[in-house]
Amino acid sequence: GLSDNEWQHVLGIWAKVESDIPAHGQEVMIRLFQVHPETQSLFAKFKNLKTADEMKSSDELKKHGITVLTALGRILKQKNNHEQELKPLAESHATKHKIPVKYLEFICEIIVKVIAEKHPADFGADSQAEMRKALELFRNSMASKYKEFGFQG
Ligand code: HE6
Repeated sequence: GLSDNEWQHVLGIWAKVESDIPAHGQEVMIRLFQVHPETQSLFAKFKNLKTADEMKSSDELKKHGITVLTALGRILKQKNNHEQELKPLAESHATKHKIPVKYLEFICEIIVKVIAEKHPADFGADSQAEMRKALELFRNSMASKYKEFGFQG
């Protein structure tokens, strides 16, 4: 797990993400689709978006970025007691969307990169390592919940 101090850092950084959730969310989704196109094909509503410009001008994509980062933020704020917030997300991603844990890894890594680009002065190597640890906890909990829902991930 993370120490109190580490959680405090992680949530401090998250507050910077929250200063502009739409821009961060949009960048994360576009980057995810560009670096890992196999993830884009899982979204019926985004399959038709081809270029980065098309992605940038999609209100739906922007909205989804907000949805994803807001959900993740709620989970991070629970620190290690995220069971209640995490369970419905694990259920939908296991049974409905069928999102492999590998793809969760992809998006977590992209989130770290996007924060690093947008907040270079506040998000050095140590902060990045703390954020990676927090996101790894999230993923591990998702993976174990996936199994409870019968999805091997
Ligand atoms: Fe997804 N997602 N997601 N997701 N998601 C979400 C929160 C998805 C995610 C990783 C979602 C995904 C495919 C997520 C999704 C719908 C992820 C919420 C709150 C909702 C919703 O309520 O609509 C992470 C880390 C978080 C917090 C892929 C690929 C990845 C990597 C859909 C296809 C799909 C959908 O609605 O169809």
